[in-house]
Amino acid sequence: MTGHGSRTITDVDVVVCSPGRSYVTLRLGTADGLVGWGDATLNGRELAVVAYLRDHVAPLLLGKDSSRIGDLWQYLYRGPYWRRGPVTMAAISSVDQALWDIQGKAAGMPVFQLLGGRARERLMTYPHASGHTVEDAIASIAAKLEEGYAAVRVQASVPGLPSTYGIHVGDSRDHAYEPAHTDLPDEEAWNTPLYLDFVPKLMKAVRDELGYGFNLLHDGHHRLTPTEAAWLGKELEPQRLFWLEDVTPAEDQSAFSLIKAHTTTPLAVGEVFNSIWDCQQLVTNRWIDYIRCATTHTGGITHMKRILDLADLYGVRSGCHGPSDVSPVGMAANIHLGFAVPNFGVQEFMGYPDAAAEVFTTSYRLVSGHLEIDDTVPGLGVEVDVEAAERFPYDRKYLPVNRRLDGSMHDW
Ligand code: GCO
Ligand code: MG
Repeated sequence: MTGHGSRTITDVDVVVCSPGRSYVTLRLGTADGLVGWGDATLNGRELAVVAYLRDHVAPLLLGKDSSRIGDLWQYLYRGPYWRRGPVTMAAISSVDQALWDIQGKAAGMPVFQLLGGRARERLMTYPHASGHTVEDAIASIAAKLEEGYAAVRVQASVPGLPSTYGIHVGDSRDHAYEPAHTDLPDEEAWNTPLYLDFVPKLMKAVRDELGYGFNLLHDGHHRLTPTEAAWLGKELEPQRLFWLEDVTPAEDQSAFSLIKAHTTTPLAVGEVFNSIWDCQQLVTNRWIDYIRCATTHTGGITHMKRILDLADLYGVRSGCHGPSDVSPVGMAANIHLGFAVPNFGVQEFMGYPDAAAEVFTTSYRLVSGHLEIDDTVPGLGVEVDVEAAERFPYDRKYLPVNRRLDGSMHDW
């Protein structure tokens, strides 16, 4: 539908910057001067989405009515013949977020008001705690609890492996820590028996030392078979985890039927999903407890709302992916949904490099391990300083790859 009114989209820009981490941000402008921002960051493959947006989406948006959010979503999803996939869906996500941002600004309301209004006062978040030893990991959790967090994810170096993904170096508040992001991919080594031997000991030590008065999470990064995952889930039952994340790659959704049949440890998955179809069997068969999709990678607020509504029918709660490679714009989109939906579970909040605050300012803030939001700021509440972004030119980085000890590739 072509728009002729004040809400017509008149300009489309893509801002690419790397203030410590890389971000792709879509900017839509309307005839009446409103500006909407959307996050299109796809960690390690950023420029593929930039090309998709600049070459194939921008020409379609110019002249359209920005208030027709649902119809534009359908136009971009059904229109091009090729559906889904992370590049397409990150691009659609950014358009959708920017349109909700504009809709909120036009209405003079924060987006969560348009989604049904505030359902809670603050959002429980979880940060990452880690250590090279069990003692360091426990100290790292204790420091997070001291800051007020009610939930903490813990990872620790697996003894016998030269390195383990997700372990901070130096101060864990220094978000440059992920040594994992390098000019060419680091090669990490993986060994399942060592991991399976270690994780139950780690979790038991954590509970023995710190007790059961907080929510404890762990991320498996898709590295186990369904049978191994079922064993680990059973083994961890006495430690009463809040969730065990990404135990096995989830292209094969039915693999979770086996895991769920064997353990009462709650299961979370979905950070690499990009549509409701990736979640359908997992949710409707009650094979998972938390759905981890991020608004940035799963079609924006419009599509995430549908996923979370479906999930709610089956008692599945949200746990949106929130690493520092989802930009503050995408994080805001997760947060507005989190304030409005009935089935909010937890919001991951890994934090951002200091330099990112020079580019993005937000209306949400972290207070004692929980997220609060300013009711008075319309739209998504994130402003992007384009001149500041220019000070941080794009810097290509890769995540590590993962090989078994015999040299063959393993899952991420
Ligand atoms: C998480 C994730 C991250 C990812 C990262 C990759 O649970 O936050 O697993 O640690 O590794 O987002 O892009
Ligand atoms: Mg994860």
